[in-house]
Amino acid sequence: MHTLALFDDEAPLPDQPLGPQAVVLRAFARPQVDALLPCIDAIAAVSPFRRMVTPGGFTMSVALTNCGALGWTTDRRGYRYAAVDPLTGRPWPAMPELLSRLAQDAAEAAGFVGFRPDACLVNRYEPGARLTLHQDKDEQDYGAPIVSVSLGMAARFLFGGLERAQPTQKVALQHGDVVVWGGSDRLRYHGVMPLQGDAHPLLGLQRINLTFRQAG
Ligand code: MD3
Ligand code: FE
Repeated sequence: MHTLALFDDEAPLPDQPLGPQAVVLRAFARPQVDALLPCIDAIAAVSPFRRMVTPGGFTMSVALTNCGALGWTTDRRGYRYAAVDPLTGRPWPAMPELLSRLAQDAAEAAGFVGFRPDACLVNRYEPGARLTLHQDKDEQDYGAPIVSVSLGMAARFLFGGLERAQPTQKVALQHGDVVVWGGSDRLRYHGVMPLQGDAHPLLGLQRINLTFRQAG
């Protein structure tokens, strides 16, 4: 368990295991949140949020951008990581030290030492936006964990098995929660239910998710 308490008079929040090597670190990113939001604005000022088209020809409901050496993209030709933002024709903005540090610290708190993310996908959900059940299979090496930071409105996250048809657990992810997945849980199916609910005090009617990966 990590020992962050939201207030001095509150007990620390227990970590919540989702699988043998997947864990929710409740509120782990809270101390950094005020510093994270300007980082996200700076990233979006260079590489704006945009909705991309899948190989199947659908426009995603989630808008995205990236920072780091590699960024995740999709178009009619497929899903891939690329060093250049297809919208600007320029490299993705560098990954701010604060983000990289946070991802490394979270991985370590979950038992994964030596995590060095080279890609940070920034997903933006507005009400109704969702991510259908999928596996993350576009990375070179499935040995590295994935770290995900949730900000803004709460999401209902779906965590399934290694096959699409297996049952899913629903987990509520709140502002500041961090999830780390690796090892035997790395290729689990997962998704996000359509965003709904009230506006968040800091972020309004949106949820932002940062997903850190060793992609290259
Ligand atoms: C479970 N994004 O962009 S990462 C994605 O809330 C994506 O936007 C989520 O899934 C979001 O691909 C947060 C969640 C995640 C990532 C990797 C996993 C869950 C995982 C690997 C195995 C199991
Ligand atoms: Fe995913």
